[in-house]
Amino acid sequence: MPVPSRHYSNIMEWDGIDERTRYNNPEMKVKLFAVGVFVIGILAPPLARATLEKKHWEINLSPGYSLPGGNSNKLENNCFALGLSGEYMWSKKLSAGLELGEDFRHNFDGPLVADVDHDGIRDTLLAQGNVAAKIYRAGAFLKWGSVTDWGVWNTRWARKFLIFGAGLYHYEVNSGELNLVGTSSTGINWDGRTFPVPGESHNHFGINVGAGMEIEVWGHGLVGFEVRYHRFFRSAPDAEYWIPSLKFGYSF
Ligand SMILES: [Ca+2]
Repeated sequence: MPVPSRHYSNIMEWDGIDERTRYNNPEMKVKLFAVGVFVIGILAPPLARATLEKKHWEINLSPGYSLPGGNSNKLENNCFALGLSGEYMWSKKLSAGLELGEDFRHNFDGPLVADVDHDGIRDTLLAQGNVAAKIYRAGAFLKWGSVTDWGVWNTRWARKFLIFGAGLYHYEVNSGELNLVGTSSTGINWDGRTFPVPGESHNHFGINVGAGMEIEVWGHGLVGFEVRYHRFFRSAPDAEYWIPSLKFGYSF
């Protein structure tokens, strides 16, 4: 035979375990609060470490695209670039590292500024041929930024940063020929003529600055994006390149 619920309530009251009475009891509230503080005290330090201490090493691979910039360089075309870096992040704001990079092939196809007829006056002619510039970079960098917890997965983080670097730039051009279009300062029409380009390579000191961000996507994995402006100094007008790149990193 079903027993009315009212009946149960009465039985519990008889046993002295009325739930409302138990949790309305001031002494019981104090005990629950103490237990809560104890549990938070046990769990909070590891959680805080997981979310706030971000000291780590990173190894990054950065595929990008190198765009020659500045008025002095419309001859070289854009090309694929690749970077490899290692860095150490020792505080929430600062990290530093070393990096290597390469611009694979800036094809010469555009206005060539050179004294092609040797009269001492620089000429501007359209040029196209089997000549390209390749650049190797090696340097050190400092990154300054801010780390936040990503929030969604609690222990994941994101970092916005500014980056400053300096190093050596090895610039080399293969030997080849350029087909020219246009008239030079002595009145020679170069349409259909070729201009021999001797191969050359030089090392230059340069600097770079940029900005970007990175996000931890799993315990040891980062993805990011940055844009960097590179400039290296030489007797010809300084060479300038803008390199936007993706970043795939491993942290440990
Ligand atoms: Ca000339």
